[in-house]
Order: sequence, then C-alpha cells, then structure tokens
Amino acid sequence: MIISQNIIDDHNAKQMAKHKTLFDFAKNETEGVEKIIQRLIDFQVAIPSWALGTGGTRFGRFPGGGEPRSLEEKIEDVGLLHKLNKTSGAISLHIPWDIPTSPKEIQTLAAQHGLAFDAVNSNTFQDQPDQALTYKFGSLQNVNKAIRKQAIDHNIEVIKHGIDLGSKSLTVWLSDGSCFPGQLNFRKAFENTLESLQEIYAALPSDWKLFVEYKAFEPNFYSMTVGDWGQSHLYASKLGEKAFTLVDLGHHLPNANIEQIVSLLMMEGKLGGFHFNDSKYGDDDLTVGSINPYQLFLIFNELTHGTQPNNAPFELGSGFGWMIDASHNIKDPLEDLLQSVEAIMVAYAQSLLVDSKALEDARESNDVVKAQEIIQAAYRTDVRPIVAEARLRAGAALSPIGIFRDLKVRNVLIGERGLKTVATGL
Ligand SMILES: [Mn+2]
Repeated sequence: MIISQNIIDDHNAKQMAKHKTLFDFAKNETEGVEKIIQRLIDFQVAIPSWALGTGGTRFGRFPGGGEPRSLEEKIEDVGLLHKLNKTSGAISLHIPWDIPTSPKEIQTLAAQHGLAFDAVNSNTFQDQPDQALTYKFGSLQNVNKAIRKQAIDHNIEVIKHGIDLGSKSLTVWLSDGSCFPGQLNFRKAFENTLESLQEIYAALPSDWKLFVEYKAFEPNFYSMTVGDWGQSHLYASKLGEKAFTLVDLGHHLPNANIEQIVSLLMMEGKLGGFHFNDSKYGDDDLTVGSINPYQLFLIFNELTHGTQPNNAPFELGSGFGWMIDASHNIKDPLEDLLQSVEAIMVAYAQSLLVDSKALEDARESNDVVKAQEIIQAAYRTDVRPIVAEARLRAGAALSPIGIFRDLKVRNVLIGERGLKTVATGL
C-alpha cells in the first residue's frame, strides 16, 4: 500500500490549528528548539524484517491478517512506516529468513521507499531444514569443530548477502550456552566462540563493523556464552577495532542499570548500537517506552551527553546500529512499531533538554537534589509537539497512528494479502 503525500498533507491540515497552539507554547518554553528539531529530523531507527508480522510466545500466536508474505512486502511495510514518520529509514534483514532472490531489485525497491539496509543478522539459534549439523548444543561454542565451521560459514554467507545490499555491519546474537550445571566447560566455550568470531571477523570488509549482542538467559537457562556486557566487551576488545558491543534493552536481568553500561561502553569506544524494546521481567520484547520510559530517557541522556575516548560526541544514527527489536503479540505490528519509534523520539528530545553543564556542576558540588531536579525537569517536559513539528517539517504525518487508522491501513493490507498470511520471523 502506498500513501501519497497529498493524503498526508490533507490529514496534517486538519490538525494544524491544534498543533500550532501546542508547538508555539513548547517553542517559547524550550531553549534551542530549532537545533533540537534538526537533530530529531536527522535521527533514523531501523526496523527489523522479522518485526512486521505478529509475534508469538511458545504458547501460541494470534495473527491479525495482512502480514507481509515476502521480503518485497516487508520492505513495502517499512516504507509505509517511513512515509508516516520519516524516522524509519532503514531495514535490518535476518538471514536466512529474508534472503533476497535478486539483490539489485531489492535495493531498487528499498531506494524507492527511501530505505537503506542496516545491519544484517545471522541465525545459528535454530536449525534450518536443509542444514547438515544441529545447533542443539551451540554453534560457535560447539565442542564439534565441524559444527563450529558450519556456523562460521553461515555468518560469512550473511556478510556476502549484506555486501550485495549495501549493509555495513553484521550483528551476531548467539543462543550458545548451557542449560544445566556441569554441562559446559565455560573456558573452552569462550575460547571456541572467540576463535569462531575471529574467523568471521577476518571475513569482514574493511569498512564493516561486527556487533556482538549479549543476553542474560534463554534459550539456555544455566549459562550464556555471551551473557552480559562484560563478556561481549571481552570478545569485542579481543577481536579488534571493528568489533563492538550491542545492547538489547531486554537482554538484562531485572533492574540492571543499563544507562551505566551505556556510559562505560561509550567511554571505551565500544558501544555499537541498540536494540530497542521494553520489558517488565526479561526479554519481554514489549513496545519501546511502554513499561519504563524513564529508563529509556536516562539511557538517551547518556547517549546525548556522553563522549567517546577521544572526547568526541556520540553521533546518534551515524554508523551505529539503532534498531527496534520488539515482538507484537496482541497489537497490530505496524501500529506497535509507530508507537516504539515515537517513544524513542520523545526520549531523545527530552534528553536534548537536559542542561548538561548545570548537571555536571551539581555533580561536582555533590548537590544531589539539584542533579535530580535538572534531569527530572527534562523528563517531565511534554516534548510531543516538538517531535510532531520535526515530523511535519520532514514531510511526515503529525499523527502517524491517527492517519494509519483513518485510512484503515490494516484492512487494505488484508484485502491485498489475505487474512491468513504469516510473515517469516519470530
Ligand atoms: Mn536483539
């Protein structure tokens, strides 16, 4: 489904008077609003190819219909999101779920929708039908060299697909680990994994990055071989300057201080990017900002005001992997993604309101109350009109979900694709 610019402009016109009142107020209250708006316009977050269908749990799946049946339709869905918010200008592919049959044609289609290809993702956490050896006891860590080789070859294959599409990074998430005490020699598992990653790293083009994603538990429940940011950082630093740690917000144990992790990874120049989602318990893959928007804001506060080893500011969205990694059990996937992107933009905008100089002064004088006042003043500011203004100036919709519903997009997609379609993915 293609939404024309006229339809978006007409929709915006109907809401313009109300928006103007709200934005004028926000503008008067906000110092440097023009700079903030420009940074919001420049920021893009990738949509993964596996998040466009209904997600499920191990108990069941309740698809809502009209899901994309092919990579082409997935690109059309991301294109639709990007048309509505002008912030979803990239797609991240999962191999082998989404192998392009013709990379050139897929690239052309993506370009028509204004989309770039973000990181490519390998998959050694499940067996494929035509696969010779099983990953039941791990992939890159496996005690069997032939299995490790199969997993390495798969990752190198993924890099080749990425090169064809114009991607510049590979994200490796491993489910490797053990389910029971005694099952695994931790040290050998680490060494095997490192050796395997080194072979994959050696196959990276010179301008590529390797992101090592960690996760605290599941599907292995006793130990994970890349279980936390410390282990990921160990791999990344041993691999070399093209390797980085990737932080998935849901991949921590409850109450982990993710903003502190972010700050220290930036200090080391090893923060590669994010998988955004939210959770109440652990890897719940809920809509970004739906459970703990304050944490999201605190993370953005570190991103916006922290610096890298050479004191260079962290430039959001340039060369780093920013992606939504959520699952949609009961919501329309596209509406859910629009909500996630909005939550990211709100947190980013709020972080830009923080007076970092005043905050640092408060810290240096141990003025705890002042420090809290400063960050909470930013967090409690309603920046939604500023985010909407950024969208408006970029040619997107003032209310992406409003227009999605008014146009009955899901019904149109069901009409085009059918009610019983199932997208590949989680
Ligand atoms: Mn992830």
